[in-house]
Amino acid sequence: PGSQSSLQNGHLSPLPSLPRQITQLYDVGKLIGDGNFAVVHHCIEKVTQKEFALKIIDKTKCAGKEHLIASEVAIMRRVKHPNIVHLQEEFDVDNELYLVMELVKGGDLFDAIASATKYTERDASGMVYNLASALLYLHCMNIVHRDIKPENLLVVEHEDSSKSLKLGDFGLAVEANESLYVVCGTPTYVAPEILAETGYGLKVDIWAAGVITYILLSGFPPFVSETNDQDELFDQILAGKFEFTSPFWDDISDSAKELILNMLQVDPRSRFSASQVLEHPWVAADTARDNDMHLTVSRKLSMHFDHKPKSSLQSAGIALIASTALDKGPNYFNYHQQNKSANFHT
Ligand code: 3AM
Repeated sequence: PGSQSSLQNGHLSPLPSLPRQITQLYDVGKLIGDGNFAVVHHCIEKVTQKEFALKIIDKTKCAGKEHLIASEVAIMRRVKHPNIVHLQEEFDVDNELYLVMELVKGGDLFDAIASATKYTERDASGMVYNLASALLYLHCMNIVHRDIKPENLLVVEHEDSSKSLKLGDFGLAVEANESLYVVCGTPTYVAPEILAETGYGLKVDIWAAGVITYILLSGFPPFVSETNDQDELFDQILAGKFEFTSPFWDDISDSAKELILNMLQVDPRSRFSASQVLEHPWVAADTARDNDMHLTVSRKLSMHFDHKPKSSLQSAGIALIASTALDKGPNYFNYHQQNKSANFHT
């Protein structure tokens, strides 16, 4: 393996030395993201000149978490859906695992809102439709993602300038054949039954999608501790205590609020399933409003999330996991096509 360099923002940065299996097939280029366990590089398949994202996971840095990497790859291999990042192929060489993935160029969900010129309830409804479509597909296969959050939702820009979402990063995904107990995820999006340690399943993804829906319409999360106290945050989540704060929610349709209330039910049995989300009028029919809320939502988003504690682990696409409690660190931690277009415009 030879040492190479890539140009990034005008600076040369060293490329990892790569095995011949990779360099024979792909030209590996600039770094897209990095962290403690993994880096993501841009790459081009030599024969087709098609672009891909190459995720390189350093297995030596994942001691004790090998089962999660194995689960991530096994699940990515099985899934094929328009709203999920596709795994092209993988190479397991010595201490590294190389995942050649579909390249998604539009940044994450928040980037798409920030860079939009207009942003309406209808756009948000399209995003929720894409997310719920991916979740319905996974849940039909009994796969729980466990780390649904905006950073894991990548934006595809289509030729007609419409956009759609793809769920990436399956670092915490597992099969939910029986109740799960491992406390993991990201505090803002974690479901009450995970914190209660009473056993959980697929519905934790709907809770996280409910939190995202709330954020998409307001720019701020439903559960926050003003004093940055994680215990206070978790108490609010356990009680399911949130409000549609005035004046920010005054102009949002009642239909959207009703959907969110159903997605943020503390009791998972009363919480909507992915198919109920897809069938809800705000998602399935045209009840979402068309008034522009770009300025208010993007301003709030930058206030609440610009300084998000994004650890290097998270930015490498590796979610943190703890076997006991979330409070040990800052961040412990059939394809259903409806009449509606799967894309949204921003
Ligand atoms: O560090 P940021 O958030 O800018 O969006 C992912 C993240 O970017 C990006 O790589 C970084 C580390 O995970 N990423 C992950 N998978 C990707 C893919 N398939 C991707 N970017 C494009 N296509």
